[in-house]
Amino acid sequence: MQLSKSVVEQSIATLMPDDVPFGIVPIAKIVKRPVDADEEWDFKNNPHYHLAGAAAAIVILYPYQLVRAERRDGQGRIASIGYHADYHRVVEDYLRGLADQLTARIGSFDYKIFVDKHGLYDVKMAVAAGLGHIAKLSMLLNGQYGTAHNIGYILTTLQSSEQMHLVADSCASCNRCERACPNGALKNRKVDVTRCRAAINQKKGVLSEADIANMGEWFYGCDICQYACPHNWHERVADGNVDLTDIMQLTKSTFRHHHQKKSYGYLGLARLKRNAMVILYKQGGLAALAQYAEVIARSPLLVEQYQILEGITAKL
Ligand code: B12
Ligand code: SF4
Ligand code: SF4
Repeated sequence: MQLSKSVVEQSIATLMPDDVPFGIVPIAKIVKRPVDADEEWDFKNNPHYHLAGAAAAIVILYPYQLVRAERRDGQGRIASIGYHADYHRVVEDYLRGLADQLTARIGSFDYKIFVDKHGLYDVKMAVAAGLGHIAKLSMLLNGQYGTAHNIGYILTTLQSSEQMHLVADSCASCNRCERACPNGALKNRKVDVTRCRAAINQKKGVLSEADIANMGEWFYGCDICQYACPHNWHERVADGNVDLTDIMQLTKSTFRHHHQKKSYGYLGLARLKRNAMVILYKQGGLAALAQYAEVIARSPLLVEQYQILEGITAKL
């Protein structure tokens, strides 16, 4: 069965929102499997590994609004993707609706939905779909939406004769994002994950002394390089801060009700408290943690993290 642009356009027109940019990738054009490719290569690069008979992908960009997250005492900053409803669920639901609409028009077909999954590189799929180019801040930059969008796709067995149209680079001599990154984590369009705040505040286990120094006051993710990009200079209205006392006092049930369904919910209660505790410490030293002694004592992760904070304090 053939997949055409017009049938995807008609299907998207029936959904909300109805102006989501999309592109079609003919899989045969993007997979050049090296003779010595191993399973890991296939997992990360080969759509056939994820769906037998994969022939095309419909890639979408799902825009979101960048929110304002500021440095404030007693608060942590949350990246825009953590402020909005969890994009994994939102984009996946959207793509499921799109697949249903396509099925209604062309009959049933095999498919698999991808949103920020381990495996194939979303940015690479979006580049191949002609939706933008990989920018100096290491994300996909789209002419209309800048970098503030999530990427999702339907990998399908439908055939496509669409041509690939790659988008030319638009960063040119600009390097605002590289200069804005407080930790110098951006180089050659890649992120140094040992320095990136968004990587540090999602790490498992305890944060080291270097992590703590590098993490700033970002509770989840980091949007600084996105703020700096002129393609993203739209108005930012909402307040993307979180109260750290609220986080330290969270019970399992309030976590489940208010936080688990956010995109940072996967971090779990202990890691969220770890982040809150480290930011409170950065703002007010060990004294800022005195009132949370009981909370800390209940969690092995927090006890271990507290010992690291004591070690740092002893060296001051
Ligand atoms: C691991 C990961 C991270 C890590 C590492 C990021 C990185 N750039 O390597 C950390 C935790 C730091 C991170 C942070 C963020 N992430 Co992230 N992350 C991912 C994830 C799960 C895998 C990326 C990966 O494997 N990187 C490791 C290696 C392979 O990276 P790399 O060598 O630099 O390769 C990158 C590019 O060079 C390109 N690439 C690789 N090979 C090739 C080949 C060709 C031909 C081309 C054209 C491109 C290309 O794709 C790679 C992925 O970005 C993807 C989802 C996915 N499955 O792709 C989301 C994803 C890249 N993240 C996303 C987002 C939104 C973010 C944050 C903005 C969240 C936040 N506010 O904190 C920040 C942005 C930080 C930044 N400046 O990039 C979005 C980006 C959307 C967009 N507009 O591009 C993605 C696509 C998730 C999604 N589906 O929406 N992320
Ligand atoms: S997300 Fe923050 S720390 Fe990471 S590269 Fe961008 S500005 Fe630097
Ligand atoms: S800030 Fe400049 S260099 Fe960085 S991604 Fe945006 S346009 Fe490219």
